[in-house]
Amino acid sequence: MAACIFCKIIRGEIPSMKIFESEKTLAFLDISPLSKGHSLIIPKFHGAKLHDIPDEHLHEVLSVTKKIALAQGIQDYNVLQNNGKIAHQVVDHVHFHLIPKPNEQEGLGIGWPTK
Ligand code: DGP
Repeated sequence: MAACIFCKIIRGEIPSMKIFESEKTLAFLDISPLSKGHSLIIPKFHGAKLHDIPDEHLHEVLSVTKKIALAQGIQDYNVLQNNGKIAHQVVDHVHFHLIPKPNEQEGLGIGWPTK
């Protein structure tokens, strides 16, 4: 979709810190992270809400989310997916937040939830 920010990221028209890419899925670091390593995992298929996305794309997004969590070696994390303005969705292209929850010794946490 021409005007969609995440479609622009997919097409490389807006820079991003990519951490995974396949034919159907892209993952990159969130521009305003809630904790160190906060990433966004998105289907390349454009759709605003969860129910707009075909299952095969959603399945891969979840599978990639799991793989990134494993690769980051994080034990505690939130996976968050907002649908609609009232539910705090800002970007109208389905995305899953993967938000690591660092332990207190590491001191990296910046609070939850803020939005
Ligand atoms: P949500 O409220 O669930 O729609 O979250 C949208 C997230 O997208 C928010 O955490 C910030 C992030 N974001 C918005 N624009 C950009 C961008 O241009 N680049 C990156 N990397 N992240 C973005």
